[in-house]
Amino acid sequence: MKTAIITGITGQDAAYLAELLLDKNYVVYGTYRRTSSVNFWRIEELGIQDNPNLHLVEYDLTDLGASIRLMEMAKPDEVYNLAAQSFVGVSFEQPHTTAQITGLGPLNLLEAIRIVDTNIKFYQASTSEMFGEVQAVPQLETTPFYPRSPYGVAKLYAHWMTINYRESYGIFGASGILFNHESPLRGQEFVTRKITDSAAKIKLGLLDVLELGNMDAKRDWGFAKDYIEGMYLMLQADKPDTYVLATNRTETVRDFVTMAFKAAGITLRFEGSAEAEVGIDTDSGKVMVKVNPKFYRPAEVDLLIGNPQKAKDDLGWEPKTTLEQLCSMMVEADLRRNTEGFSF
Ligand code: NDP
Ligand code: GDR
Repeated sequence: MKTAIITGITGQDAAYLAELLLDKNYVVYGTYRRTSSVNFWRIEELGIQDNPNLHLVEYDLTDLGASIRLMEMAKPDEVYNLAAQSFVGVSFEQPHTTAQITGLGPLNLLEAIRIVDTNIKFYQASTSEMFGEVQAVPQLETTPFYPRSPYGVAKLYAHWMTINYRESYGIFGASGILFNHESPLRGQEFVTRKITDSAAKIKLGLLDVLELGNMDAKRDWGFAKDYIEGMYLMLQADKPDTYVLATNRTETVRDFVTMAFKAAGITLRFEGSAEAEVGIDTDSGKVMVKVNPKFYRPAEVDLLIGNPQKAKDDLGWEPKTTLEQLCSMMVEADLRRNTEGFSF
């Protein structure tokens, strides 16, 4: 029986990864941080919260001593570091906090592994946000980095520290450069879930208008559950390495809005441009989507599209879910939740 630590168990990816590892008969230590109202809705929705092999541990990534004690207590074979201040927009308002958690936090885990047991395998949740300003299309492991947010900069530090600990101390440190991945468990502050939840609410008469920022941004969106498999495979490989996980398809935010409203039974047409752009219901003529510049970012990542060929060749990893399937799955879940009065 293997043992794994997953940091950030209250988040999207950790919930799916815990489900996968429990299915594989792992003992899982899932960490959450102390807040006045901890919320386990994701692991509850997956029905794994009472699994006897899942242990929930209070832990904060910014605490080195706690990181060392966590390793000593759990004696893991594998550590998946999924915890982060992960919202790009917030990172502009809280750059210091983001640096402490998202940048230096992973260093605490690497140091703890270096001190406690260098045989522990480590997965770092790196990101396509490290590519930032477009240097090449599509982006792959050798594409130069040019982060465009405090979040991207912090993640780049953690990415290089993972490689540095791999090269300096022989630690099995894998870095997964994952492009955007979404699911019905996605947080509502991220654009896809904001859109699917709002489309559901508008369809049910619970909301009038969805307000968005930059609808021209292009993203390579995949299904989180597919990407979790890739994380697992990276730690089962013969040697630690860096891998891009992506779908190799990119769409604008506007395209995703159109797709989500269609899945909710509403056909939209867009009029106007920039701050004056609106999405209109072709049946009723009502404005259902409009731009609000308050959601613009000080610096934007315009185009992300990844090439996952290396992960396919080395790990046999491939995304299985199309964007249309993903979008429908999210809209269906949000229609159901809003009908039942679910609010997360
Ligand atoms: P979420 O935002 O859903 O989850 C982040 C988790 O980190 C939450 O459980 C959060 O806890 C926890 N956390 C935040 N701060 C701390 C801290 N100081 N100490 C301990 N835990 C903390 O992220 P996702 O599941 O979407 O992403 C998982 C990881 O992958 C993140 O590192 C993200 O940056 C990265 N990533 C995500 C991508 C995506 O498209 N989803 C793409 C590429 C990388 P709390 O609930 O208390 O806030
Ligand atoms: P991203 O995801 O920044 O790519 O980071 P997000 O969904 O927040 O934004 C995607 C794009 O949509 C544009 N946008 C809006 N975004 C939000 N959140 N809200 C809006 O109202 C809105 N309107 C337009 C954004 O400007 C952006 O261009 C996600 C996170 O999961 C990171 O942790 C992860 O590393 C990357 O994906 C890969």
